[in-house]
Amino acid sequence: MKHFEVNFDGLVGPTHNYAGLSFGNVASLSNARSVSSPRSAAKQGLEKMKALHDMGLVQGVLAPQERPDIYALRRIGFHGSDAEVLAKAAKQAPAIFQACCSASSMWTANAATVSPSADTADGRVHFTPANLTNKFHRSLEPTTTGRILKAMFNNNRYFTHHHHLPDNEHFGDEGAANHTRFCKEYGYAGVEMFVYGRYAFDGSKPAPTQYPARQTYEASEAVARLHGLSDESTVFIQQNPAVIDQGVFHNDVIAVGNKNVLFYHQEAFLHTEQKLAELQEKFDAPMYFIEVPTAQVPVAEAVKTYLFNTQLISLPNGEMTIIAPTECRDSDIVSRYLEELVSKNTPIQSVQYFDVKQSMRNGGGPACLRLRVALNDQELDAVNPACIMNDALFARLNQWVDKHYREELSSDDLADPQLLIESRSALDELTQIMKLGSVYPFQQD
Ligand code: SUG
Repeated sequence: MKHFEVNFDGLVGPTHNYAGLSFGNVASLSNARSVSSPRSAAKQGLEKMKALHDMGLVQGVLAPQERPDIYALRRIGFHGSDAEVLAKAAKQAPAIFQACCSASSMWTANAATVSPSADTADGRVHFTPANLTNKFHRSLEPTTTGRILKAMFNNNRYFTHHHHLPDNEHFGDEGAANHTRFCKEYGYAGVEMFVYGRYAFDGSKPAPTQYPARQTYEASEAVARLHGLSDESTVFIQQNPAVIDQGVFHNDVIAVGNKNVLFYHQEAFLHTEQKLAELQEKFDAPMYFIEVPTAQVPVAEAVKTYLFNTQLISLPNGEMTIIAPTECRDSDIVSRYLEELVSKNTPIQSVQYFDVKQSMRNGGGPACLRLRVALNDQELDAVNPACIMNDALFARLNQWVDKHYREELSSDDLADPQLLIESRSALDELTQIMKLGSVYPFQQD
């Protein structure tokens, strides 16, 4: 049996914009109200997907969500025709309105937590959509995410879909951005590492003081329970509250892992030594820990360049490469570090840079844009094939973007009723291209 790690990248939606919605995410706040380019954003994402496909990896695509979210606006009391709802909300409650227009579902590392069949008690692949309760604009995502995942992994012999956790900050869950799986080979049972920012039911424990800790211990534990993971194959590690206060709003901004490698910043975790010893003990082969010292790369530089929001991928020839944003190449400190890293005798042997600037300006690097799903060949055969990247799908999606996406979008454009119409017709066509069925609310009216 063959095994793969498939990256399902989020296709950027037609309303991609910069609204400064994410307190605690430095890039989101500092680029608020700049003019975005939905078309370039979508194309940058597609280029990265195609490049990984061309490297011989299996690459998937995850569809965006319907925005503006007219249903959320109606739920909070705006009424009339769709155009009236948009006009009233934009005028009377501009901040809420902008939140309902965000294309944030593009960051599919926050779509769900996924446990491969080799790790779970029932031998199925388990999916739990993230509730994303900490940010209103993101809390609008999980129901549709669940529907899209069911349309992609639509076979209950292989796939189990859970409801997202209770919609409350006590169970704040940000999905795979705070979850890393280690394994010898993708098909072998692994160790799943859950990183949380605070305890929700114990106020005496350490927590950040400036910026929110989005993921709770209780949420991480609940996901592990739902997925049927054993104590012997899970490790729960608290993020260092001091780095959350420096803009590390998800663990994938300060650490990344693949197979037996953990690449992380010296300041990433609390009780690092003890926790990594636990990880090593539970993993029944030598782990490879690559710690980046503060003296070499300060936390602020890691946050600015997204050195850790990189994808560590294993190429078909076994070589491990790091997929980094061009911001890493443009920083003297980080590019020097990476050059040195790949010249040393570590499992990471090369670095490749990608321009995902449109996403980076909202705090989303290469790793935020992808959801990893480890699958064996039978499970891969059961995945909706129209969601798997190939030359034809790449060409088709580029044409689709050219047809439907605007070159530029400013916050004033969001209330344009035409944008809603364009966005819905784009998604209607996309559900046909990706054979998803009627996953969007406007298709169910
Ligand atoms: O949740 N930014 C996203 C970025 C998510 C990055 N994901 C990972 N690290 N895995 C967030 O903060 C900004 C939207 C705006 O400001 O317009 C935003 O939602």
